[in-house]
This record gives sequence, C-alpha cells and structure tokens, in this order.
Amino acid sequence: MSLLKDKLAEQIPQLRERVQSLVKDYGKKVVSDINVEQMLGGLRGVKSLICDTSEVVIDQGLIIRGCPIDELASRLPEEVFWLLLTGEMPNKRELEDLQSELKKRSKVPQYLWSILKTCLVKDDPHPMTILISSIAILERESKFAYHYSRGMKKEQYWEFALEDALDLIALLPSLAAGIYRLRFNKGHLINSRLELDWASDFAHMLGVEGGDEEFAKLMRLYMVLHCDHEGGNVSARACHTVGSALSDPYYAVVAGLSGLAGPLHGLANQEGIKFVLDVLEKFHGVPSDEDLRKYVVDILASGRVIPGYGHAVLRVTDPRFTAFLEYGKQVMPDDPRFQVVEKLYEIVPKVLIEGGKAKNPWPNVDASSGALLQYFGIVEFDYYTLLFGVSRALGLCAQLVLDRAMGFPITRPKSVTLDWLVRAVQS
Ligand code: CMX
Repeated sequence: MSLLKDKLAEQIPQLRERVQSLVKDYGKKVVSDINVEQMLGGLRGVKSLICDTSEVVIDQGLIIRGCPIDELASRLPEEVFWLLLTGEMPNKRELEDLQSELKKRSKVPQYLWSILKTCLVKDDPHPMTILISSIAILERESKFAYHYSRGMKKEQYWEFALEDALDLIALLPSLAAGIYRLRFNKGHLINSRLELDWASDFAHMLGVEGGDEEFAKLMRLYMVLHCDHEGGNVSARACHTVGSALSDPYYAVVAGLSGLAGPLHGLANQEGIKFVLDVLEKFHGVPSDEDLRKYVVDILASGRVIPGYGHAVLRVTDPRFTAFLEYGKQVMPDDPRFQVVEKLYEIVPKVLIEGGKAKNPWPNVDASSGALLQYFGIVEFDYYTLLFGVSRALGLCAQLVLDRAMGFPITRPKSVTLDWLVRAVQS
C-alpha cells in the first residue's frame, strides 16, 4: 500500500461519518435556493455541490485546502495532488513515496502507441481529441471497472478510484509528450528519466529545443496553477456526474476533458494566444495603446469575446494570471508577445467595463499562459488546452476519489419544463 493510500485510509472513515451524520441530523434543512435567472443562466452561484479539494473565492481566486494558489506556485504538482486529496502537504518521505509510485505506473502500453501511430494522429485531429480518445482506449486498464465487475464493496470504491487515478496521472506526461511529438512531427518519442519529478520529466519528454531547467520550472508552475478550480466548472461537473454513475475514472476524466475542450473553458488558452498573435500580425508589432484599444472595441462590437477575460465566479484579476505575469516579467520582459499581454491587461478591463456587459472584466488564467509557452518553443497553440488538461486531471482525479470516499450516490437533479416554470412564477 502506498503512503498516500495509508493516509486516505486513515482519514476516510471520519469523512464518511461526517457526511452520514449531516444527512441524518440535517437532511431536510434548506441551505440554498434558486431563482429564475439562475435556472435559465447556467445555475450561476447556486450552491448545490460538495467539493473539498478547492474553492474559488470571488475576490481572492483559487484556494486549495486553505492555501491561496499563489502560495503554492513554487510547489511540485505531486505535492499539490497530495494536498488536494488529503488537505495536508506531504512530508519528504510521503512525497518520495508518491513520486516512486507514479514512476512505477508511468509506462504507456505499447498497443496505445501503435493505435496512435497508425490512425489517431492521421488527418491532424486536435490534440485534445487524441488525448481524450487515448484515455478512452486505456479504459480497458481500469482497476475500478475490473473490481466492480467482480463484486467490489462500496467501501472499497475509493481505493480502486485511487488506483486508476494514480495510473492515469502517472502516464499522462509520457502520453501527452508522445502526442506532441507524433502530432507535430517532432521525431522519435523521448524516454522518461527516473530521477526527474513529474512535471520536469514531462518537460524533458516534450523535447523542445533548448528545453532546460527554466522550461521545467515553467511546466511545474503551469501544472500547479491549472490543477483544480473547485467543483462547479464544466469539466469538474461533467467528471463528477459521469463518475457518479460508477463509470470508472477513465470514462469520467474523458467527460471532464471533453468539457475543458470548449472555447469558453480550457480552449480559451489557445484562443488567448491566437488573439495576441493576431494583434502582432495586424499591427506588424506591438501596437500603440490607442490602436489596441480600438481593435478591442471593434472585436467586441462584432459580437466576439475577448479570450482570457471574464469569469463565471471571479470578480478580480485571477491570481493565476498574476503568477504567470510575474514569471513572464522575469524571463521575457522584452518579448513582443509578452508586451501585448501586458498592454491587453491595461486596456481590455477598461473596455469591458465601458461595454457594461461582462460581470468580470479582469483576466483569467488563459490570458497569459500562451505567451510563456510560445517563448519556450511550444509554438503549436493547438496543444495548449491539452497541457491544461494534463494539469486539470490532478484535480478531476482527486475529486473523483473523494466523491467515492464520501459515498455520493448517482447524480440526478430534477428537470422541469419551461411551462412548469411559467406556472411556478405565476402561482
Ligand atoms: N469578452 C466579451 N464579452 C464577454 C466577456 C469577454 N471576455 N466575458 C463576458 N462577456 C459577455 C458575455 O458573453 C455575456 O454576453 P451576453 O449577455 O451577450 O451573452 C455577458 O458579458 C455576461 O457574461 P458574464 O456573466 O460576465 O460571463 P459568464 O459567466 O456568462 O461567462 C466566461 C464566463 C468565462 C465564459 C466569459 O467571461 C467568457 O466568454 N470569457 C472569454 C472566454 C474565456 O476566457 N474563458 C476561460 C474561462 C476560464 C476557464 O474556464 O478556463
């Protein structure tokens, strides 16, 4: 048994007891309600889900188990995964145990490489399509599904969800790096190096020209900043819902990543950098403030959104954006792509405020990450959402394990018809 599993085995009975006694003692107490605008507006702000891994505080941003995300920026993603699951930071021995557990499970089966090489990377599918299809193909490896079909007890669900979570997280760096190299004709696949941490190994296997310690540092930061964003966003909600049917974590993560692939969610990071590159192309370099302002106003007037700006929950600059911005100031202050990112930060919020529609005019994580990736040689922006997905898998998997630990039943809210709603408001 891994130390992570030991730790969870110690914590879970108490967690389950808390859930059960809440239902028993307060089962019928009303704690949240919903108005018509929320019902017709994407359930914005409706408190109807439990997610212990993290919360997004409207004026602070992402808080993971009590730690603001900026305080975790120099941590390893593996440490943050432990934190997401247990609410504690691992000590040295626990971290090393988790790292060796991940290394043991990191080999991508040969059959998947054969499928990828012979059919999945043909005809230039989006890298997210390849990642999602690959995880669906790997579903045959699910220990959760295997043990479920052999009569696993409900108390054991979390254990096999954790097994699948560790397997998936372990092989994501090799798989994702392999997809990059195959899809963008980068040559042979690069073998994992035993001595490297999870994100540094990923950076190494991507094999970008001049990939060095600074690029590994960016990947560690990138993987930490994107790892989780509480339970109500599209990818987390989709993953939770599918997992609640006891579809195994492979299926559930596929559902989550499919949500992340939408342009209003994770795909906004590729849209964000496209936006920056379009600006540079149109103005043959970094435009003046006035030209850029006019450009942004025109985009809004044409009915398009400014990618990387706005948020369904946040009402301040996303601290993850700030963490990337600070990093960019250190490594690429004179790069035109970074300068456009900085100028947009000056201009877009003012324009969105004047427009009066967007509830949050401030940048989210997707406004700054692309410029950094470009600088380090990952210029294929189709790949950016996949990077987001590798990181977000940490949060999706942690949430799934805790869902099973808390013994949540299948999700089944009640839908009503529009006629029902009309009658309800008129009664
Ligand atoms: N540019 C232009 N218009 C925007 C806008 C933006 N960046 N953000 C919001 N608006 C508009 C909305 O389109 C909406 O217009 P309509 O009333 O005409 O439909 C109006 O402002 C109100 O929207 P909102 O309540 O402020 O925002 P939502 O909660 O509905 O949506 C989000 C949030 C993120 C989808 C939206 O801000 C957006 O589309 N942003 C651009 C895409 C983006 O960066 N997505 C990444 C989010 C982070 C992530 O999940 O990865």
